[in-house]
Amino acid sequence: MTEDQSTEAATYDAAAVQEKWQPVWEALQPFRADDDVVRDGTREKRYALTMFPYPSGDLHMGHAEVFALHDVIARYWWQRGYEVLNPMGFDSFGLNAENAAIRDNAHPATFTYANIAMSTESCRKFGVSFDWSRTFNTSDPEYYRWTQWLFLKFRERGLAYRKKSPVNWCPFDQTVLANEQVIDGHCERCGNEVTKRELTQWYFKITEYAQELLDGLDELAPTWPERVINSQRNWIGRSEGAHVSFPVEGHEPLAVYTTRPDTLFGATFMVVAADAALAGELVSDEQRPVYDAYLAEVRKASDIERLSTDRPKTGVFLGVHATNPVTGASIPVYAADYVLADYGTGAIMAVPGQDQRDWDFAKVFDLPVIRTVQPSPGFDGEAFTGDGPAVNSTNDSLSLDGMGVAEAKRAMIDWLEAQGVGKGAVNFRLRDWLLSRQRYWGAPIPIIHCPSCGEVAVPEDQLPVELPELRGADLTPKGVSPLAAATDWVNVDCPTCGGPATRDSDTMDTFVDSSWYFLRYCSPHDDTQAFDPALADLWGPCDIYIGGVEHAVLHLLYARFFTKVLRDMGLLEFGEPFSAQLNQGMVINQGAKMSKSKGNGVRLGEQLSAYGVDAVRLTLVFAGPPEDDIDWADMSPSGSVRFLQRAWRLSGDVTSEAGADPAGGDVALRKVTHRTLHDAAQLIEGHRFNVMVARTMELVNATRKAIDSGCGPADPAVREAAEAVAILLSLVAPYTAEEMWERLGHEPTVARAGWPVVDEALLVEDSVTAVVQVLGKVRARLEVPPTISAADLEAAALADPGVVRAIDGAAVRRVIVREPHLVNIVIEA
Ligand code: ANZ
Ligand code: ZN
Repeated sequence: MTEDQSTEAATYDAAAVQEKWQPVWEALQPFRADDDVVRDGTREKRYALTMFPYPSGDLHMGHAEVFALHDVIARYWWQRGYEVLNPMGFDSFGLNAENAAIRDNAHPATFTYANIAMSTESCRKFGVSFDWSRTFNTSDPEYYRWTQWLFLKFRERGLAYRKKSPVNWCPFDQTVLANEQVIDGHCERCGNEVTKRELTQWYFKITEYAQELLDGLDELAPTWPERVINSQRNWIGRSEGAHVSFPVEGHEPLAVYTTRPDTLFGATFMVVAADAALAGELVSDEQRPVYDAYLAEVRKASDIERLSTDRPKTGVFLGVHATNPVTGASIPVYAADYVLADYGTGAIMAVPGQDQRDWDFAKVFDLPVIRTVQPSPGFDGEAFTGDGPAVNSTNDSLSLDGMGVAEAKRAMIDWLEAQGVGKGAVNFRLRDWLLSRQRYWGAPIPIIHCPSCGEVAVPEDQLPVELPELRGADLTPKGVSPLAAATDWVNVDCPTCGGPATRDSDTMDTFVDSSWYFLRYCSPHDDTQAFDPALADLWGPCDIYIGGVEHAVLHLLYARFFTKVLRDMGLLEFGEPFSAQLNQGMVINQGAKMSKSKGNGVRLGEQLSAYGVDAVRLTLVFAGPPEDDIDWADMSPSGSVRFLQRAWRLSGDVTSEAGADPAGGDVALRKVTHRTLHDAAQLIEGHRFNVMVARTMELVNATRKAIDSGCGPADPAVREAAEAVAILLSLVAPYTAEEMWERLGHEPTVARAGWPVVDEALLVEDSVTAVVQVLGKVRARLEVPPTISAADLEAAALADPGVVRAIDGAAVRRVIVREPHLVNIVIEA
């Protein structure tokens, strides 16, 4: 084995090396982002952001993975000469911390800040190039003061408002949830089934930005993961159709939103959401008791259940009729739960011939079906949702018959508009963001309710509205915020009239905190404003954002919304916060997600003690493409340890002086070094970090071979190669790299050594000789690159003057190419 022939078969102690360099780095602060050098143009900026964690415990393998991957990019940018902003903080408010604290019988603040201290220490040990001078926690009053300020600014713009409506309610957490936090009818946090409650809550008017949030995705599509783009598109859910109004005797006309105005001739009944106020207004006196009983049932079901197509249809007749505006027919109006109160107008025209849910309802209630699209031949289903010629769609002034769906839609919209009974319309599935929570551990909503003045904003100079400590209070969820019971805190004088008033006792959803933290990092200690607009524009938008795909909709959509509002407030010049994004896979164990109950958890701390920080980091980066899951059971951290030792040994074997000119050195090794550096840069930019590591391993092997059986350890090309290894490893295994750098005779830190200049001349590959034959006779010899393609070699052969002469205008029948060595041309004899 080559390793045994090494002049120095020693190994190093990872723990000792970590101990040695941590204080040196603390003193050097190599990763402090300097505003000035960016402002004065000395360096170009890069903003590398990783999703800040919830401090619900110490760091785990998942954090280790995302930090290791993230750090490759951040450290690479530093080496390439950029000034890099790479901050870290904690998303420290919220249900996670609060529920954990309740379980542990601790105050959320005690629990949270202890975890923050522990996680910060782990991050430092893990050697991530974070700029700790910029850290903050969203539960710090210095931070949430500005979260509250932003809330008030949004409110001033009409983008934060309060309304009463049926909301998602988690019976376990005893709090409301945003639509985004309900996954398949269950609470995103605790997994319990979500129900509905009629409550007055605070909302952000994100719907006002629906179109813009959708349009922005086109710009992001090339640099964001496809699945994130798709989830956001679906969530925003834009559709095109029409609003149609149906006259109802004794009432206002009933308006519906439909994506299929072409099917209006087949609308044989109407359905109003049972829980919409409208249903209660329309219902006749005779039908009211039946309706009330039905409504009580509906309130228990979740949206998901209500919309599912395979659920038996239920509903009640409301005792009124509407008039179909194209047919003049009198059609019955029902209330049912498959129509949602807060979508479109909360009422639909039902077309059983073309819509399966309407079909199912029609069958249960024995209602007529009129097909308005001719089903394809052989169709034997029920509702036909495909394209086809319109049928049964003619009245005195309009005929759609024979038209395809798209054409018929346009014709119908034109007719509706001409008659004044409808209008083309766009609709979004996106709802306003419900932001108030009935829980303790969050930023209090800075509003005071006064019996005479109504809702009053807390004056800006009184921010933050600090959370009262409530030591010893029972914080278990009860449906009302624990703050409501804190009378000393709740009862205040109205800022407007001075009369007795009460504070709003709800707190804000944690997603409000995380919607702007990336801006705060640009001026984290500014106590005069949320962020300094000039500095936010200097560093923003983030050039890369790394984090879990579980945030594909919620956090990323909210942060985009905030950015757009802040831009419209004149506080930002950009409208998209994250220019590029990378979602890492999960670290699993033995084929399954790690969990306590399965007993397959892997403790980060134990792995770090057993193998050292660098080997764990290297293993995580080398495991595969960053988007893929990593099964820790299949990994070999001890293999990583061996590789790092091999790399480190190179640095002890080099015998040339530091600064030795590699120009006259061994060309073969120099070519490997320069090719590796050149390719590594491209691989990192393409997020193929694992391949970059593989190439570094090859460079280590080539260097070892040169030392043991090639040019020998004194050749300056060996030093050049070993230094390149140290710089490449500085992105992945910073301790080993620093140790190598020192043994190679340099001052710390290798992290800021700079990317070596790649010599283009050394990238030129050696050429090989290709023989060109015409009818079996050698007519030319070409010097070509070994990697030449068949097409290029054929073209070069046919262009050679000797070959042209030999062909002499004859027809070429066949060209056989065996790149890079041979071309055989067969011509008409
Ligand atoms: C008549 C029709 C005929 C419809 C047909 C569809 C097919 P998207 O694409 O999701 O926007 N709809 C409207 N409001 C609704 C509500 N509050 N609850 C449940 N369903 C509602 O869907 C729009 C379509 O969903 C609308 O077009 C309406 O049914 C239904 F062959 O109108 B359609
Ligand atoms: Zn007042």
